[in-house]
Amino acid sequence: MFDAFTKVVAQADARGQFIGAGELDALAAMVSDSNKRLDAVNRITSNASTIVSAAARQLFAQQPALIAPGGNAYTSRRMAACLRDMEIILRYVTYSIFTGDASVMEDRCLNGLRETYLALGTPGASVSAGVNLMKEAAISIANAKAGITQGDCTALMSEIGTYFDRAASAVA
Ligand code: PEB
Repeated sequence: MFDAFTKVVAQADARGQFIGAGELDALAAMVSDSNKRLDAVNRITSNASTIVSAAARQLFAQQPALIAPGGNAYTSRRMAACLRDMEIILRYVTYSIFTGDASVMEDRCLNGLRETYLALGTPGASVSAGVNLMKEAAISIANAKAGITQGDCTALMSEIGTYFDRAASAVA
């Protein structure tokens, strides 16, 4: 499990080199912008159930077969498992945003998840669509201009997007 700093160390060590100027600059920029990162994590974390339920509602509106008899989210047990899975994935995305690195999500959540869904008969493409809907909901909450110090969050929002994209493509 890496963060943005230990990832740079591991890569430099693999080459037997000191940490380069470009890497130092990138990490320095990350540190100087870290309030934005923590605010984004805080906003997504404190709105997690809103994000999950909004995404799930849209997913079931777009793919009603999931909640029809015989569907993969039919019965309250499967519905609960589905909402729980979306929450787990969102939680790992917030860890990735926090550390600036997707490895914790890769190792502890996405590794083997496609095979798990295959074995369960859960449609990975639908989970992937759900993750993409969470991405939209989470970014619109994290990037909202009201009630926060104004600044340019373009780079952070696109970084956040990459973590959702990674989760979505891992199960698609
Ligand atoms: C992954 N999901 C399910 C199971 C596991 C996971 C291991 C089987 C055990 C169980 O039912 O609890 N667990 C989950 C995860 C981690 C983990 C991400 C990461 C660390 O440990 N059904 C749908 C939607 C989708 C869905 C497409 C978006 O129709 C999910 C939600 N996951 C779903 C469902 C089940 C499940 C299990 C319905 C139950 C499947 C079944 O028992 O038939």
